[in-house]
Amino acid sequence: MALLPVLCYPDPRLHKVAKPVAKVDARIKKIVSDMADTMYEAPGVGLAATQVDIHERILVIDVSDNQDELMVFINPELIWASAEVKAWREGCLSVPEYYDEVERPAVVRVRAVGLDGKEFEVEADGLLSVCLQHEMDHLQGKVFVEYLSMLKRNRISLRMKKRAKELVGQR
Ligand code: K1U
Ligand code: ZN
Repeated sequence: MALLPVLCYPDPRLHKVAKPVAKVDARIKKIVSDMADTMYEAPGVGLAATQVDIHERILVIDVSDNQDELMVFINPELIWASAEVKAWREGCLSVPEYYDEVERPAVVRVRAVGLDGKEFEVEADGLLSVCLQHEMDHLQGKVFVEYLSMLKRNRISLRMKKRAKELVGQR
């Protein structure tokens, strides 16, 4: 088991745009395995490679009740989004202990490549839809707090910087 350090907002590396994966080889499989370990340990229901400072289009998600249904999305693409929108209280491992409501399309259809190197499509609603959109934003360098007001974002940045200093002080 290998745990990867998760970047915390407002780290500028969270704003890098991830590059497509050319081939699902042993290196990519090791990244996926380490990302899954990191997500389950956190715990979280999703993780984008950007959050662990790997700027390639890779996501892991597990929204199952028992956290035993890992989904891997390589080179995910949004191919359809519903006109209907829904607000959801989101969290992020890169913005610890902060949750806020974001409105997004209620249903999405995503095309991606799996660990077997084969293309697949999934239509998602509920938490899977929210999570897919949240994680695909990470790959574009966007963190969910960017949907919030500038006032909230500034407060969150200060809070995260204070938290990081306190954690260093505890070492
Ligand atoms: O940092 C991330 O991108 C992961 C994030 C995914 C997410 C959750 C909820 C709405 C949108 C996106 C998280 O996993 S935050 C932690 C969390 O929500 C959770 C943790 C354990 C059990 C259930 C939920
Ligand atoms: Zn996140």
